[in-house]
Amino acid sequence: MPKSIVLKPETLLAEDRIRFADIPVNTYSKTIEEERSVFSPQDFLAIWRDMAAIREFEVILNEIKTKRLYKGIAYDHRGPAHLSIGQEAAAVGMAFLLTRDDHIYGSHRSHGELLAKGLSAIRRTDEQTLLEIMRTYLDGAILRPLEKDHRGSVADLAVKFVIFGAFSELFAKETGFNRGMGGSMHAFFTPFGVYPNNAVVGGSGSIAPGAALFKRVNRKPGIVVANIGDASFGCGPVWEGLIFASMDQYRTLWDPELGGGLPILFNCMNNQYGMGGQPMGETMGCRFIARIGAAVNPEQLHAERVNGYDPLAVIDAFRRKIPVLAEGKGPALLDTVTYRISGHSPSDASSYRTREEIEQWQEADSLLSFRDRLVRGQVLPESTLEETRAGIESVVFQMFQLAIDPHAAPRIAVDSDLVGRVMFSNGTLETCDDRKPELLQDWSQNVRVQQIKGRIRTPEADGVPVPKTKAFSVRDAIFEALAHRFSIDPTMVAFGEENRDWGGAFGVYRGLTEALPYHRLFNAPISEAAIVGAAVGYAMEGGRAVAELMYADFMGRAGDEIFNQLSKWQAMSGGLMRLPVVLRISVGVKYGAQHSQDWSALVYHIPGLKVVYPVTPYDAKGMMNAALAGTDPVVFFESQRIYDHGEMFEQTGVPEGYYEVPLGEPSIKKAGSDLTIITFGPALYTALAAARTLETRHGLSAEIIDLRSANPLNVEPLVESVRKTGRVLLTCEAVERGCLMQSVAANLTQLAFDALDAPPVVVGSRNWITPAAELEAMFFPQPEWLLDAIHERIVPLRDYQPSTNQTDGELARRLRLGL
Ligand SMILES: Cc1ncc(C[n+]2csc(CCOP(=O)(O)OP(=O)(O)O)c2C)c(N)n1
Ligand SMILES: [Mg+2]
Repeated sequence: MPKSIVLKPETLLAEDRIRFADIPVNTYSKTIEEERSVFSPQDFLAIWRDMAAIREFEVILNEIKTKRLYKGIAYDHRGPAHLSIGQEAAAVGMAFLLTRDDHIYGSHRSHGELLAKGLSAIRRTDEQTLLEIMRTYLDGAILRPLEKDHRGSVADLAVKFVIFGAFSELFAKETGFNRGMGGSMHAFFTPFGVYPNNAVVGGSGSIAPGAALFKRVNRKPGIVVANIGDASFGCGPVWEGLIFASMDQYRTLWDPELGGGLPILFNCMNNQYGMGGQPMGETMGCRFIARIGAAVNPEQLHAERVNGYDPLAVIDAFRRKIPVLAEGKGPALLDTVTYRISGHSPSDASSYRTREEIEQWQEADSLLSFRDRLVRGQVLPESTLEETRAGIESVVFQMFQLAIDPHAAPRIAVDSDLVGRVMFSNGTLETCDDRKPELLQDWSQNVRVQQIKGRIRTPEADGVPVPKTKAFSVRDAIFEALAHRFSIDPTMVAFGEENRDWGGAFGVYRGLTEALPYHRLFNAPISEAAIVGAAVGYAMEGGRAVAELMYADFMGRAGDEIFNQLSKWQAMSGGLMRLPVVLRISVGVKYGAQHSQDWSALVYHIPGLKVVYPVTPYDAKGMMNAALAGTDPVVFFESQRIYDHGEMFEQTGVPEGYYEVPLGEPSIKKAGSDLTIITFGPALYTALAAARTLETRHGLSAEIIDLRSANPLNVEPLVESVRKTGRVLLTCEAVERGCLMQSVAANLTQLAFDALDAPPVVVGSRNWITPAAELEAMFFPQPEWLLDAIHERIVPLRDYQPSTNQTDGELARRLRLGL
C-alpha cells in the first residue's frame, strides 16, 4: 500500500451500503430509419458482405471437415475447425468501428473475428498502405499467388489476401498468416490489428490486459478487445485479467497524462455453450455475464448485454464504449448474446441440445434478419444484397481453392528445421523504442546506488574474505542490471506482487520506487496468471517486461501463462513475434512445503523457454544483462538462500560497468582432475564444501562446473571435463526425481560413455515435501551426501565411513516406494 493512501478507521468502519446501478440488457432499439443517419448504404452493404464472407468461410470448412468435399472440390483438412456459424453479426459488429490501432485478441473460435477485423481494417486503410503491408508481410509470400490474376481494386486484392492468408494458415501452408505455424485456433495478423487467438480457452483474458497496458505506458493509440467465450468466464485467468485491468492505481496513482484506466474491452462472445456444457442454467450461476462487471469495480465495468444477433446493436454498443475507454474510464465489459448454430467442432453431434432449439436460432439467423431489415427499410434492394453475397462467396471459394493448391500455397516444409528456427528469436535489442526513458531521478542521487557504491565487489579485501555485510551481493547485482536496462529501454516495465514500495519481496527492487514512475514499476494484484499473462501481452505489442513471481511454488498459479503462452508464441507466430520477457522467480528456503521448492525442471521441460539460475553476483549481473538485452523469454531463477552472497570466484571483482554473461555457457568454478561435479543453483556452494573435504581428506581433486543456464546449454565443457576426470556427480536442490540434472546426466552418458569409469550420479533433494526449516538438512543435499554418493557409487574413498545411505540399493528402494 503506498503511503499516499492513508487508511482511517472512521472511514473504513463507517456504516454504508454498496449500491449497484442497473445493467442494461438488450436495450438497443433504434429503427433502421434512425440508423440511416448513422450508416451510409455502403456501410450497410459492407456489414452484410462481411457477415456473408464469414458464413461462407465457415460453411466450406464444415463441409470439408464432414464430407471432405465442397462444390466438387475434395480436400482433407486434418486439423481443427471450431466454427462460428451463427455468430457472424457479433463478429462483424465487434470489428466494424475498430481501426488498425485497435487490437483484438481471441480464442479457438475466432476465424470470424479475424476475418471481420481484417475486412474492416481494409476499409479504413488507404491503397498505398494496403499495398505496402501486403508486399512486405512475409516478404510478399501471401500476396504473390494472388497478384498475377487479380483484376480490380487494391481493396479487393486485400480482401482476397485476408481470406487466403486465413485459409492457408488453417491448412498449415507457407502462405498462412503465421507461416502455417499457428493454425486454426491461433491465427492472427497484426498489421490489421488481429492479435493472437488462443486455444487454451480464456487465455486471452490475462494476455490482453498486458496489451492495453502497453498502449497506456507507451501512449499508443487505440483500444484492445479481448474476445472471450461465455464458458471461459469460468477460467481463473479471465477473472485475474479483469482484476489486473481494473486496478485503481491507473487512475489514482499513475501520471494522469497517461490516460487513466486501461483501454480494454472484455467482449464475451456469448454463444450459450462451452463445448456441451451450458454456462447459463448449468455450469455457472451469474445468468448474465454482464453481471460480473458489478463485482469488479464501482463503474461495474460499464457492463451491458447486447443483442449479438443484430450487427447494428453491437456496433452501437462499441460506439458508446470506445469513448469511455478513450477517456480513461475503462475497462469495459460487453455480454454479446449470440448462438453457435454449428457444432463445437464438425464432429460434434449436438447431443446436449435439441434440434428444435437449433432450428429456432436458424430461423432467427442474423444474416436473414439483417437482409430482411435492409430490404424492408428500403436501404438496399434485395438484388444488390444477393449479388454482393454471391460475389463474396465466389471470392471465398476461389481463395479456398488457391489455399489447397500445393503450387500456389505449398505446405510448410516438414523435413526442414523450420520449427527449430522459430523456437527462439535469439536477437539482441538494446531498446524496444527510441524515446527517452522516464526516470524520476538521476541514478547518482539514488540511495540504493549510493549504498552499493560502498560495497566491495571482489572476493577478498586486504587479503581476507569480504564479510556478507560489506559485500556487493547477488541482490545488488540483479538490481544493477535492471537499473541499466531501465535507463536505456523506455518500454521496460516491471511488475509483480509487492514490487514497488516494499522493494520487491526480497529487496531486489529497493531504490527503484524512488527512481521510476508508477507505470514503469508497480504492484500487481495477487494474480500470478495475470502477472505473467500481462507480460506476454505487453511483449506481443512490442515492449519489454520483467514479471516477478515471489516464489517458484506459485508457478502453478501461472501455469498456463508460463507453459503455453510465454513459451509458445514466438514459434506459433512463425517467428513473427518476439517476446522479450524476463520472468524472475525466487526460490525459497525455510518456509516449508509450499514455499521452498525449486521447480526449474518444469520450465526446463517446456520447449520455448530459456532457463537460467545464476548464483554468484558476477553471473547474476551478467546473465540478467544478457536476458534484458535479448528478445526471448527467460525464466530467471534466484535463490533466497544466496541473495546476500558476495562474489567468491571472479578475483577482479564484479565490474561496475556493463558486461554480459552469455546464456547457455556453463562456468568452471574450480578446476580439478579426478572428478567432475556439476551444479545448478545454490548447490554450487554445497559442492564447494564437499570438494574441500575431498581434497584435504581424500586426496581427490574435483572440478566444479556451474551450469548457470539449463536451456540453452553448451554441453561441450561438461563433456570435456568428464573426458578428463572419467567421473561425474550432478547436484541441485530440486527434488531428485525428474530434476533437470537427470537429463544432463543422461546426455553425458550418451556423449561421454566411453570415457566414464562409473555411471553419472545425481544427488538432489529428497522426493518429499520440503519440511520445516529446522529439518531442512534432511531434505536438501548436504556436502556429506555428495561424499557418500561418490564413495558408494563412483569411487571408494580411502578410510571413509558414510553417514547417509547413498547406495544403489537405497536408490532402488526409494524408487519402489515412490519416495
Ligand atoms: C483451459 C481449457 N479448458 C478446456 C478446453 C477444451 N475446450 C475447448 S473449447 C471449450 C469450450 C469453450 O467455451 P466458450 O468459452 O464458451 O467458447 P466457445 O467454444 O463457445 O466459443 C472447451 C471446454 C480448452 N481448450 N482449454
Ligand atoms: Mg460459448
